[in-house]
Amino acid sequence: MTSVRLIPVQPFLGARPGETGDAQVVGFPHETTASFRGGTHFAPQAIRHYAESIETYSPYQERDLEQDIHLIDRGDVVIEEPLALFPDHLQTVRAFLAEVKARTPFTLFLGGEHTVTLAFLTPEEIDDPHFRLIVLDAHTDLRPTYQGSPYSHAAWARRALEWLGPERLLIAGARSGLREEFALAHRLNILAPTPDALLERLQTLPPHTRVHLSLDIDVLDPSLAPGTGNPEPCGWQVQDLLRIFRALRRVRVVSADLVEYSPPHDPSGTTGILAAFLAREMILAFTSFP
Ligand SMILES: [Mn+2]
Repeated sequence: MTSVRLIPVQPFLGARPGETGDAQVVGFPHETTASFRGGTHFAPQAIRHYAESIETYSPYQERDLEQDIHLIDRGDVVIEEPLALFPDHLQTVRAFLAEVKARTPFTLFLGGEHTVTLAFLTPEEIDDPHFRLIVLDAHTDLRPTYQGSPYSHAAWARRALEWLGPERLLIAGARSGLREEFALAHRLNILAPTPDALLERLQTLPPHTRVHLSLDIDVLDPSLAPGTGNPEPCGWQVQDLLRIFRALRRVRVVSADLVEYSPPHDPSGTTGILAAFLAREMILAFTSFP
């Protein structure tokens, strides 16, 4: 029997004690299928550590994590059982995280390898015709399976596609994958290669749309975010993400994740600081203000 629980950690920047609030941070340091180089399971704690180097105030949004919202940090998700995220574990973790998500209007999850995103989609969201999964990622991750696993970091988006259908999934920034993956993505019209293409697609979403935003840090150019498992040239700029966050404020982003940051491949710590910065900007952008 799989058992899942939260363990307390050093809280994220500006988080205050409490069981409920306007927004919450939840770490999921899960990593089992890294293919090239790993280290993402260190990310949630490292991001909290590097967040100490940035301010709670965002001059981009004129909002403050500490003064303007009640942010809580629920700690890290721990699975007691065998590590592989096979369907049985996945259902248990998803049910657990659905309850966690219900605590606050917005949740930011810190991964972990990209497979964890599947655990952040609640059964209710899968059934909701107004729900959208928007993925920012250098990689298509649409393989049917990878290295024998249907729940690999390189195959997880194919599972999401099966769960949601092409109308409710959008993959933005993808510039690496198999010919077959791109052919599939083009045929289903689920690809937004550039920030402008994504902004255009976002304009078409009805305002009551509920969104989970999945941010793989490798969507950014490797010159900006080298500390990740599979860096891919010709990536997006940080300013592109700030524009996307702003545009997403016209719909309801109920949760987001930041995945694939790998502290062991970040000796300077700058990718970690960038991850903390993006976490702050997402919390401030997607938490509704009184
Ligand atoms: Mn990726």
